[in-house]
Amino acid sequence: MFKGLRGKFSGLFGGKNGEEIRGSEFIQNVYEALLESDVSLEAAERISSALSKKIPDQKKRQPTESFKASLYDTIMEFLNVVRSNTWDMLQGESPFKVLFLGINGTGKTTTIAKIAKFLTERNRRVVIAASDTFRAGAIDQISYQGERVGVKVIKHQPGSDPSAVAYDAIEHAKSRGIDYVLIDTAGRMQNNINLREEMKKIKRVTSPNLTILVIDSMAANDVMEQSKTFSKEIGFDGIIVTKLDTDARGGSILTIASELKKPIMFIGTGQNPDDLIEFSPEWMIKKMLPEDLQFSS
Ligand SMILES: Nc1nc2c(ncn2[C@@H]2O[C@H](COP(=O)(O)OP(=O)(O)OP(=O)(O)O)[C@@H](O)[C@H]2O)c(=O)[nH]1
Ligand SMILES: [Mg+2]
Repeated sequence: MFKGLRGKFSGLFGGKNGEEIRGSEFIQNVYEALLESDVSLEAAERISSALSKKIPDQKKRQPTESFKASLYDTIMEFLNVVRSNTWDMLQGESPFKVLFLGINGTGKTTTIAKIAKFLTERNRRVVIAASDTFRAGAIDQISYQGERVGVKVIKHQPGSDPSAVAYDAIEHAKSRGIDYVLIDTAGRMQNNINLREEMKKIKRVTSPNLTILVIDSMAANDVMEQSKTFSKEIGFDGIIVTKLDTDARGGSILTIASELKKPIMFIGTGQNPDDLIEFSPEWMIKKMLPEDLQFSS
C-alpha cells in the first residue's frame, strides 16, 4: 500500500538529501511525485500550490532539511479536510439507515459485510437490505456475505423494486428492535439517467440517516467528475475508499481529499470482512511519507 507514493517522496531531493536545493526545485519535485503516484492533475496543482505558500524565497538554495516539515504539514492539511468522526457519524435514531451508493464494482456489497461485522462486534444488531435487484447474482452475493458475518439479509425476487426491499428491511428492523439497516444498491454508471432516478427514489423512500459513496481507489481519478455530479444530484455524507491493498501508487486518497471534501470514514484493504480500517489522517500520513519526512513544523 502506498509504496509508489512513499518511494517517490523518498526521491524528492534527487540524491541531494543533506545538501542545498532551491525551494522551486523541491516544489517541482513534489508536483511530479504526486502525478507519478496517480494523484489527479487538479489535486497535484492544489497541493503544490499549498506547499508553495509555506516556502518563502524559492530561488534561494537551502538545506533540504528545511523543506521537510512543510511537505508534512501540507499533506496533513489535505488529509484533515477528509478527517471523519466515523463512530459519531454512525449514531442516531434506531433503526439507523445507511444507504451505500457507487458505480459498478467499487466494492459496495463486500463493504457492507465489513460494516456489518464492524457494528456487530460493537454489540449492535444489524440487518441488510438486498436492494440490488438489478444485477444477476447480486442477491446471492449479498446473502453469502450476510451469512459470512452472521447478519440477516432481507430479499425479494430479482427484478423487483429496490425501494420495496429497503422498506421491508426497515419494517423488519423496527419490529425487532434492530439498530442498523444497511442498504445495498445496484452499481451503475452515472450517465444512466433511469438508474440515477431510481437511486433518488430509494433515497426518498428510505430517507437514510447516512448515505455513503463507495469509491474504488484504483479508479478514483476517473470517477471524480461523476462523483461530483453524484454529490450534487443525490448527495452523500461520507466516503469509503476500497481496494487500497491493490493500489500500488497510492495517490487516490489525496485526489479524493482535494476534490470531494467529504469525510472518508473507512478504507477497504482486502476482500474479507476483516479488511476494513477506520480512516485516520495520522495513520495515513505514516504510510504515505518515508520515515525521514515524518515530522511537522
Ligand atoms: N483487494 C480488494 N478487493 C476488494 C475490496 N473490496 C471489494 N473487493 C473486490 O471487488 C470486487 C467487487 O466487489 P463488490 O462488493 O461485488 O462490488 P459492488 O460495488 O457491490 O459491485 P456491483 O454490485 O456489481 O456494482 C469483488 O471481487 C470484491 O472481492 C478491497 O478492499 N480490496
Ligand atoms: Mg454489489
